[in-house]
Amino acid sequence: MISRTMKVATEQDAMQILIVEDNDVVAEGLSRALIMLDSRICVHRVSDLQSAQQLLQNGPSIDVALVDLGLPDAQGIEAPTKLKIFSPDLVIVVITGDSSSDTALSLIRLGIQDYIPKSEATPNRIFRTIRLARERYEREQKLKRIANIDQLTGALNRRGLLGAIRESNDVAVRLNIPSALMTIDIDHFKEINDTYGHPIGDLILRQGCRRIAHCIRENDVVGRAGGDEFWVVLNGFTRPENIPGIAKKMLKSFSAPFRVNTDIMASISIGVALMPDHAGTMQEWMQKSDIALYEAKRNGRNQWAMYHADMKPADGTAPQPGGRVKLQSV
Ligand code: GH3
Ligand code: MG
Repeated sequence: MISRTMKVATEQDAMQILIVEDNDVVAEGLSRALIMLDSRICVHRVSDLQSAQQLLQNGPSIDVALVDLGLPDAQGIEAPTKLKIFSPDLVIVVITGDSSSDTALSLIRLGIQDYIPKSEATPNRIFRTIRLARERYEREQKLKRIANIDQLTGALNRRGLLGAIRESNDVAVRLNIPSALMTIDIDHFKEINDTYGHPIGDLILRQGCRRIAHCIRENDVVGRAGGDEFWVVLNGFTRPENIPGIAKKMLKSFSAPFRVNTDIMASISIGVALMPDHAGTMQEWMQKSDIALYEAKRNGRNQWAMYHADMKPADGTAPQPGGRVKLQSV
C-alpha cells in the first residue's frame, strides 16, 4: 500500500487531487505532469481502494479523484462505485483501458463525472478533463441548490423539504432514532394580505421564517412548503419531552410585532407528529402532522398540538374563523 502527498500547494484554493493507481511509474509520471501544468495543484496518491477510503475519511478534503480501474483490491467499476457510495460528493474521473460503450454507460449511470481511455491519457487531456469535471460538478450542485430553495424566504422549498423529510424518515426507521415533523401555518394570513397588501404579506412570510429558524438547532431543517405554511424537521430527536419547549418558543417568537411600515401582529399554529411513534411512512408522517395542525387551528389557533389517534383528519372544510388571536395592528 502506498500513500503519499506529492506536493502541498501553498494557496488556500489549491485543487486537491487524489490519484488512485497501483502502478508507481504511471502514478509518479502523472503527479509530476499535473503539478507542472498547474502549480496550484496538490496531488495525493494511494495505490489501492482501501487506502483511498482511509484518506477520504481522515485526510484533506479532495476535489477530484483520478481512479484506475485495475487496482489490487478492486477490479473494473468496483472502485469508483464504492468510492461514490463512500463519498457521494467526490468528483471522480476514471482512467480506463476498456473503452467500450457499456463501461462508459455504467460509469455515467454511477454519477462518475468523466472517463479517459488509457490510449488518450496525456497529461494535458487529463488536466483538461479534471478541470471540466470539477466545473460541471459545481454547476450541477448549484442548480440542485437553486431547485430546492424558496425564492421568497431563502429557506428550503417544498421539493427541498421533501428530500429532508425522506432522509430524516430513513434515519428514524433504519437507526430507530425518532424525529419530529412540525407543520406550521400562519393564522388568518389572508386578512393580513387583504388589509396590508401582498408585498407586506411577503415581508411577514420572510421574517416569520427567520423567527422559526431561530428556534431550532443547526441540525434541524426549516422551509416553506407553500403559501403561509412552513415545515420543520427536528432531526434525531432523543428527548421527545423537549418538543413542547420548542413549540412554545416558536409561538412566543411571533408575540412581538412585525415591524413593516406599521407594526403588525401575527400568530402561528403548529402540528407535530413523531416518526416512528405516529407513522410508518413518510406520507403518513406528513399527514399526521397536518392533522395535528388542523386540531390546533380548530382549538383556537396560536397554539400547538401533538398528534394522537383520537384526532380527526380535516374534513375538507376550513377551520372556523374566530380563533383566539385576532389580527391587530399596534
Ligand atoms: P388560517 O388561520 O386558517 O390558516 O387562515 P388563513 O387566512 O391563513 O388561511 P390560509 O392559511 O388557507 O391562507 C393562506 C393565504 O396565503 C392564502 C394566500 O392568499 C396567501 N399566500 C399564499 N402564497 C403567498 C405568497 O407568496 N405571498 C403572500 N403575501 N401571500 C400568499
Ligand atoms: Mg394560514
